[in-house]
Amino acid sequence: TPLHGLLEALPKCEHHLHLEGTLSPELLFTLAERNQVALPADAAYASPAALRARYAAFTSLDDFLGYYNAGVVVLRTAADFEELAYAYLSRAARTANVRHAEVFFDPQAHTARGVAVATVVAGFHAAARRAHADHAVSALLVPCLLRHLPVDDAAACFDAMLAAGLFSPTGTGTGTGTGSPPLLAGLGLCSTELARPPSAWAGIFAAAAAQGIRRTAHAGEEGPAAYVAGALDVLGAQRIDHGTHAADDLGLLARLAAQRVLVTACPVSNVVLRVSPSLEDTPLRAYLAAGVRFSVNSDDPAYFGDMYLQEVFCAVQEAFAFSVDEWALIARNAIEGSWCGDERKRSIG
Ligand code: ES4
Ligand code: ZN
Repeated sequence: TPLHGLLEALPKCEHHLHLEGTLSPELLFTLAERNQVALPADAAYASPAALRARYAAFTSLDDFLGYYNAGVVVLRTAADFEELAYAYLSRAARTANVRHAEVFFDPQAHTARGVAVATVVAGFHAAARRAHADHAVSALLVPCLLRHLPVDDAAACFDAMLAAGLFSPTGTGTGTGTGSPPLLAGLGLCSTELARPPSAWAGIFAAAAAQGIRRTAHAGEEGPAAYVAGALDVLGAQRIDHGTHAADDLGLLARLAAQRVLVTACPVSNVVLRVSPSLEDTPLRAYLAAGVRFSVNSDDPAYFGDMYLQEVFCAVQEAFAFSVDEWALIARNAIEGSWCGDERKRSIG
């Protein structure tokens, strides 16, 4: 790839990475054995190689989510969560020069199986401290509420995290992963999107806003541009995850630009899950033209052909042939749109 060296050296921030989406088929089988968890009685789970082959054939977001949600059940102990997150953070730092990562996880996917949020967060926090010490990468955690479960379940999950004092008041996070808890940097919303308009989660997001908690939401992945507008209007989202279909509405792009909303684009994910026919069809050029700030992200790399951030950047460059100045702008916007403090931003680049 032309610019390969520059792309590798570029200091990066990743804002859209589900830690459960970094669970490789090999680690999935290892943890299933270690924790004595039964895998689905499905030919796809015959071996790690068979599972990999099935992952190469996703037909939609929901097809993918079935495997993603089946995989998480092997994660049980704080050590499991630490191993998962440390592997991601160290790889991101080493192979893509990721300096700062704001990573998602799905608390309800674990509490539903009797694993306490405190266990999950303790493992992730240990990984963040270790990765910061070993690789100078900072990490912030963002729990995502799950749209495929009842709203009441999400509300109970949010209330429990709030009561446990896990959220970091806006602006006080060091972003180094070295501080003691509280350490959740914001609230997110993910999982299936069609037929789940943002309005149902308005009450929870209003409660988060009242607590000074930052908000982001997956919107416009399979859902229409109206769901992106809804995430801004009804949820008060300060960031938009994916946002792909926002590009269907030029007025909405102008609004995203005017409000300086960061869109966390996941172009490879969009192609794998058939949101976009090809990388060239993802709206990155439309965002640049409209002045919409975006970061480039990997989403669920273990499920999407092991395309971690460096591989995603190279694939984007093959598709779009961005200039050095365009890459500098993309990298700058990613730093400025991060939720770490100004001091940390200055030390990134
Ligand atoms: C996700 Cl690609 C994607 N979309 C929505 N929710 C998700 N959770 C994990 N990956
Ligand atoms: Zn996502």
